[in-house]
Amino acid sequence: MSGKKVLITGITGQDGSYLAEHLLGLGYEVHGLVRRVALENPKGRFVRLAHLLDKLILHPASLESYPSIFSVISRHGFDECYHLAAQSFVAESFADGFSTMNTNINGTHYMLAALREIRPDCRFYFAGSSEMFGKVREMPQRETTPFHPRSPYGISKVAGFDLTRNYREAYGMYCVSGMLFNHESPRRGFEFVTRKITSTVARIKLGLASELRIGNLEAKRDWGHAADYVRAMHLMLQQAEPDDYVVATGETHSVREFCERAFSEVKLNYQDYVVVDELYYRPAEVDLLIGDATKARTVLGWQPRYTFETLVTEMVQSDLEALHAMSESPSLQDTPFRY
Ligand code: NAP
Ligand code: G4F
Repeated sequence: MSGKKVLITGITGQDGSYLAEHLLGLGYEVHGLVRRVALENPKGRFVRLAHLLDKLILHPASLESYPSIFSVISRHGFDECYHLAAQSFVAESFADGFSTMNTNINGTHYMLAALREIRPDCRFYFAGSSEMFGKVREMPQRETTPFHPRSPYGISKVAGFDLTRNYREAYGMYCVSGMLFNHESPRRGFEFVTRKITSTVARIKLGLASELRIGNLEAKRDWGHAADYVRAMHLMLQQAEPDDYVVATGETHSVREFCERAFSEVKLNYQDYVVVDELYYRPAEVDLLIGDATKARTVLGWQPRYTFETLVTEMVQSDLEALHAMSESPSLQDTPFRY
């Protein structure tokens, strides 16, 4: 048992739930920073944590409020902090760049400043993203690849990366950034393309939907599994020296290939159901991402366990099972998936 105390921001999200599970398994005392609204609506907001709730210690705080973060950190002697909370949907960042910047940049700055003030020895992980590479300058992308973000979200993550590195260099704190490529799971939000595809495939298979309206089919992503990627986050905080790491599978697939694979999982042809809709195109696109995780593999000893195929299979099967379980519910017929 580690006996260490850890704080996770964004614990209600996809990665937060897998990381909490992983750290509980390692014997950590796991604390989560959550929004007040989450505590007021536990059924809705804690859906990914339902099986863990009795093992977690949750604190209401707002990423927009330095005093609320300061208060939580000052009451507990955290050994590690994983800062995952963010407005994480790229398309939304085009719609409301101001709130994305505010949450993602100031939220990260508040976390770092509060830790420096109260608990400078606490190790800090920042959730950086392959979106920082954006209009990619080399292939595959690695730790030394220059950034060229293509969205307010990507810009906010470059700022968070720079803040994290600056706290490391200026104040000698153990602060690292994971440069994580897309990672998915049955707990992925419905607005992201993979879960939009697998949830709609399940609905089509059960006769609850007749088409999948989607944007750019040619965009390519390096898709891994969130359960694999949270192990890398933890390993990054266990090293002798703080450093930044790319985490990726090294394989890239198009949105079209993801559709093809997900529909074939239920013996359907994607071409019969997919409708391209310009509504889902972005003002600026990241066309192709493929990561080189050699450093994470060699220094951290990290290895992914899932493949692209096992990831898609798990997501489709999980969405089918969930729909079967809910199939008696009349409200299911009206569930909108208009992301
Ligand atoms: P997610 O499922 O969207 O979860 C985001 C989390 O942030 C949720 O817990 C959410 O809380 C919280 N949050 C959002 N706005 C907040 C605010 N204003 N105040 C407090 N909390 C707020 O994201 P994820 O996929 O787990 O990703 C985790 C982190 O990794 C994010 O920073 C994301 O940008 C980054 N990242 C993700 C990927 C990926 O492919 N998944 C790749 C690279 C980097 P509520 O539940 O209350 O909304
Ligand atoms: O699933 P997406 O929305 O993920 P995106 O934009 O790559 O961002 C995710 O991964 C990042 C890591 O690189 C994270 F930092 C970020 O927080 C998030 O987790 O879109 C993937 C691709 C895009 O090229 C998008 O244009 O799919 C394309 N796409 C095509 N049709 C669509 C759709 N995306 C969405 N969400 N919905 C569509 O209908």
